[in-house]
Amino acid sequence: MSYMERTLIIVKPEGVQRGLIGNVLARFEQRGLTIVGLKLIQITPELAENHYGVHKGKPFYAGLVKHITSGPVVVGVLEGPRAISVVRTTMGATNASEALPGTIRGDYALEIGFNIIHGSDGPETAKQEINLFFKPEELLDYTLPTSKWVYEQ
Ligand code: IDP
Ligand code: MG
Repeated sequence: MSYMERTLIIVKPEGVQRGLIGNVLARFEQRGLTIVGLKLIQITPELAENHYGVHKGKPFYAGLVKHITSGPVVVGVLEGPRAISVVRTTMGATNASEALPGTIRGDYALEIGFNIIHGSDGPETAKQEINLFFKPEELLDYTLPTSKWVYEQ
């Protein structure tokens, strides 16, 4: 684990349809993470299979691919100290019915298949997923003026 990390998030189709893009992004901005990449896209079946390839063969796989390709999503890259694990804990448990209040899933969702947000689960997947969704030139290097009051290093 390095101190400064980048990780991929996806506001899933149900998050976009429910008008929660701003709420979800606000959680991460308020936490102090920096948005270094952001776009609204519709995921193709090919991209979905690439992204969720690790789940191929599981009973929920076909439904997962169908759902993630069903409408627009917002994909973003967040940067900050320990961003990968910070994003995961800010998201809450995969099964939203078990997610703690205060987490994104615990505040906005009730079901595992409609759990609003994806976040990379480790350094290797973060790297792969960022490369899958973003070209290098779509990621911007900049420093928020507030970061000196949020980041210790
Ligand atoms: P994660 O999104 O918390 O990393 P994963 O295990 O990577 O969870 O699963 C990817 C997504 O697949 C979940 O966010 C959820 O929407 C869906 N999913 C996972 N397990 C199940 C299941 O058992 N039934 C239905 N959908 C599932
Ligand atoms: Mg996962």
